[in-house]
Amino acid sequence: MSEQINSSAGFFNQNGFLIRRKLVTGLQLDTIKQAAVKMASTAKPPAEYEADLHYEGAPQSRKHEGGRTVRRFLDVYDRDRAFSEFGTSDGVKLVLAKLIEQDVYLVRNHHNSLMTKNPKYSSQTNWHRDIRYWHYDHENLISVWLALGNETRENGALMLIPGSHRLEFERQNFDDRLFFKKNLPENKALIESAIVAVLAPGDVLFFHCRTLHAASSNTTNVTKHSLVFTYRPESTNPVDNTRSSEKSDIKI
Ligand SMILES: O=C(O)CCC(=O)C(=O)O
Repeated sequence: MSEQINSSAGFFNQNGFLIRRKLVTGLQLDTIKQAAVKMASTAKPPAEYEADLHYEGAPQSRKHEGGRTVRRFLDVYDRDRAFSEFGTSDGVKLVLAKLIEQDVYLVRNHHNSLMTKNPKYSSQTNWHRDIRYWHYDHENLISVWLALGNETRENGALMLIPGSHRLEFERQNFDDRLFFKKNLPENKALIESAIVAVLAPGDVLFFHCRTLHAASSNTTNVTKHSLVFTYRPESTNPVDNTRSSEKSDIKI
């Protein structure tokens, strides 16, 4: 795997992701980091626990050792201004304007989270497309992943398969939980082409909701924090009476 960096819409359309280095800096980055540390230390719900998902390496249940390890804090847009200000910031808007050439909405029903990858009890996230559990009339949403610390292969940085958002697969390429099967020969070849999104604090990864991605657990001794929001074009709408339509979206 090799790291690829490019910031053009052409690169995004071709590869299904792009990285903007140091999009967030200085006081804004410090304020977001402080808000993240505060949220992690008070550990208030709503949150998703590692134990709830039963991914590889996760504590067996909330009652087992490490069972109270938070995988992500949810609904963060409404929980701290530092987070909502990033989600609607000019830096994010300018990049999204190039990728989505119409009005853009921040989606509150998906991601909208502070990811916390704990060194001891974090799990491995297998290959998947985020759109698998979302309900929209078009599959063209984009997620924005802000690194608050260094993200490396060792602490579970995202890995992505370039160009996979453009590919069509059969149902049999995925398992029951809609993870891309690791051991199927045709899948393996694609997985070998994956890159690691190595990020420094303030770097932002933009990725398409159909891009196959995965992450390993954190093998360092420092928790990794990332702030993640998802956006949709105005002409892409959630299907009524689904999780994707529960909360109203925010025009940015
Ligand atoms: O950080 C991880 O383990 C992966 C997160 C991810 O892929 C997701 O939330 O969709």
